[in-house]
Amino acid sequence: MQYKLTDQWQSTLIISVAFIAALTGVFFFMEQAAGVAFPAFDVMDFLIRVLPGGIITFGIDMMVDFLLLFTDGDDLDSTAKTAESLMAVFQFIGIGTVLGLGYGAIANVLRNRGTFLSSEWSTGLIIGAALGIPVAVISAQYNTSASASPLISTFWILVASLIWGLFHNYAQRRLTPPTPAAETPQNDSGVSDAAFKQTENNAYILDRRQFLIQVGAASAAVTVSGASLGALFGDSETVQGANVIDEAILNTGLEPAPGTRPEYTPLQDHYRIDINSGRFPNVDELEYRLPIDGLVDNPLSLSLANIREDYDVISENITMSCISNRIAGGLISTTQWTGAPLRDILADANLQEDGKFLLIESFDGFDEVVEIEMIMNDERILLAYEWDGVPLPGKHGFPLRVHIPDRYGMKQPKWIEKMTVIDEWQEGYWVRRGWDKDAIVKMTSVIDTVAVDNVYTDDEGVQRVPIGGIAYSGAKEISAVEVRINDGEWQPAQLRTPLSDRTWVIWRFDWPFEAGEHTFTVRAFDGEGVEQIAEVADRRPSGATGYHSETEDI
Ligand SMILES: Nc1nc2c(c(=O)[nH]1)N[C@H]1C(S)=C(S)[C@@H](COP(=O)(O)O)O[C@H]1N2
Ligand SMILES: [Mo]
Repeated sequence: MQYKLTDQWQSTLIISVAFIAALTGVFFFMEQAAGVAFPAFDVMDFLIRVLPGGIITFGIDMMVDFLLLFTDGDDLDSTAKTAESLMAVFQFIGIGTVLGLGYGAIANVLRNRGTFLSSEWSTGLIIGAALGIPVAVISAQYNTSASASPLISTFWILVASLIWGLFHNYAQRRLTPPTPAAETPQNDSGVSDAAFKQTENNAYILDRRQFLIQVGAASAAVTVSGASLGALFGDSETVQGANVIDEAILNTGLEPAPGTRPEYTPLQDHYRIDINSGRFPNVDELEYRLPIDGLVDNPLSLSLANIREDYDVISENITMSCISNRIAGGLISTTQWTGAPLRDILADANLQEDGKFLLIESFDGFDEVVEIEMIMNDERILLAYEWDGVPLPGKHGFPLRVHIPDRYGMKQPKWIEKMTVIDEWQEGYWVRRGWDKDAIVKMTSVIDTVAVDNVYTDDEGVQRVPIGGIAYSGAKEISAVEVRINDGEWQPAQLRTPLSDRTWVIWRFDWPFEAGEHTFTVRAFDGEGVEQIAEVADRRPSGATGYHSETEDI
């Protein structure tokens, strides 16, 4: 057995992956437990900015498609989030692995020169700095979700990276083959010199194998416990709504086809999209004040009680959709929003002439800019403090969030920290990342169910299969839904009276059953009779368009 260069590379690869995975696990744990930055996400944010447009999004989309092979498509919201997180983590592990391999190469050169063992500590710190410094700088610039101060995050990332570098150094030292120069033991074993060397080398190779297994196991343990403990810390909130929707309303009118989604989403099932990785700002209800200043004559600082008690209380059933919802995706839900008309609150601040825009900033680093004129002209724009009859859940924006009718979720800031009246428009968080600045909802219609198990015979003796789903057009209402079977004519579906003019509409079409394979397609028309866009467009930048189809072999 002779020690080969390829073994060296294999060992270095194993160590590099193991160590960066462990570091990532520790970073994640500390983010969840201590609120410091998780740099994998910040690096991804950074790469999204510097790489040619779409590369990362493309990667995320591929990852979503891959993950969807293992889940049923219903889970798309969590799938998309998982995909994004996985992308970020893989990327980070990739970067760390490349650095580790580079370090292995340097160690090799130094070894051949016989200088590695004498410069060990410093080379370990150098690779630590090579990872830590750029990552800390990127994180300081891009992280908005950490609750710890940026200084603490920077310090933590640097220290952790240096320790990671020292681990690399330690491992490389263990992997350094015994060189004749470094060998001191006397060959007094009675065997020939060559045989003695061979035994030494074998012992080394066995030891190396053992060592790699230990490193692999220890790193896997750190990675897994970091990830799972972190997850435990992160998402402990249970959401329980009051289910304020009137049962009588849900039980009258057109009966949805069996298998249609609930018209009123149970609060715990409402989709969720955050810019950070699952922690949400923790706001003290009694200490909280909403400052409204900037170009106003009467700056305000409102408590939650002020907002609840001093203004009209408006409750409205509202469907919200994320702009990154796919056709028939899960990032869309309906619940009841309660709050005060935002224009009444702004009016109390006495806006100045040149106050044209409202900058809304959130505790998690999110921000959005809304035209004042639009707010003043639309009493429906809410500063909401309740969902489904209970204070906004932590995940969904406690203590306050805004709702603007007919816009995608990216225009509905959660966890509002302050509002500033400004004179010039500026880009909000998602707009800076390439999404539509207006984000007006694109009409969509979805087949939830082709209820082949619920075939029934109607009065005329025709066997029918109930087909049904939703149609949604922001605040533009739905006037008609049509279904097409294969290449046939579009046929009108029945519509349920919606929960409001801002919710989705449940539709139903009772199809005269015919055996065989069929493709069902759905389209909708809004309140003005405008037809749903047939042309297929991706979600980015302005929201997905195109028809939804289901093919069934019946
Ligand atoms: N402060 C803040 N507001 C936010 C976001 C966020 O990450 N932070 N995400 C936005 C996006 S993209 C969507 S789709 C909705 C989702 O709201 P939900 O998670 O309560 O369903 O919130 C919006 N408001
Ligand atoms: Mo969104």
